[in-house]
Amino acid sequence: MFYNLPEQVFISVSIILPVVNETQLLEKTVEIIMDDCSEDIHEFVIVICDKTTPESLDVCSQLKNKYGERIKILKQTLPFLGGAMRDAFDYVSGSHVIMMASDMETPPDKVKDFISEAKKYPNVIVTGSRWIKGGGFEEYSPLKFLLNFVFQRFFSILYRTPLTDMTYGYRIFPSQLVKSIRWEELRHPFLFETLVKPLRLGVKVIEIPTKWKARDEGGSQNTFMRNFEYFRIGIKTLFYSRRQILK
Ligand SMILES: Nc1nc2c(ncn2[C@@H]2O[C@H](COP(=O)(O)OP(=O)(O)O)[C@@H](O)[C@H]2O)c(=O)[nH]1
Ligand SMILES: [Mg+2]
Repeated sequence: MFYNLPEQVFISVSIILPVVNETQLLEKTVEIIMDDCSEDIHEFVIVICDKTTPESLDVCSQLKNKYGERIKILKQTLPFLGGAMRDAFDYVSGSHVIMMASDMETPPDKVKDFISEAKKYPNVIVTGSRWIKGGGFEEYSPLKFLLNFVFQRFFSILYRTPLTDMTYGYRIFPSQLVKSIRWEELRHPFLFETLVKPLRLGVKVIEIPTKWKARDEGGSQNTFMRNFEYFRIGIKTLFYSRRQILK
């Protein structure tokens, strides 16, 4: 199956930051990215919801005061993490878009590396991998570590791909690609959906090593049992035609 994504050019990037309870972590994320690569940033799309705490909302306003127009605050209409990302995908206007978290578990000092790869290869997806040399997990639960490994192997065989990390929600896409796909998931499995659907379309994916380190403030919105829901979209997408994947 092959999808003809028109030839892309890197112009600037939109950065999606979903926020529930992050304060200093969110602030640090934006500061590090602005210090490293301000000239390539088209906008930050900070996605908030009803659960977003008043403290986090204060930080959003402070960031807007400090950086101005490039900070956009988007109130999500679809629920959960996947819903936040999907609303942001519709909204962004940079040539490329980075999906990440605002809790520093997607280390913001890597943004510059994603951008430099996207400049070299504007038609592909560049994704973070915790499983290749230079990547890794710090303070990750040992049970999740084992299940994660088995899950990655299982789907790399099913999708006949050498990719080592298909569930880490840290990647850069050509914006036109994410806007042309029909998305389904609303919760965390959305992160996996954003890799398997492009793969099924024949889009090329490159990995760069990235270290995951547990946040030291706030807590996760995901529960352990929900990790098993990732199988559904992985299996379903395997049987989709190009027409079923695209809008
Ligand atoms: N706007 C919004 N952000 C969310 C939602 N769920 C999670 N996030 C944010 O998405 C990022 C990743 O979520 P997290 O709960 O840390 O998941 P985990 O790291 O996979 O356990 C964090 O920055 C969260 O604040 C949601 O429903 N809406
Ligand atoms: Mg997290």
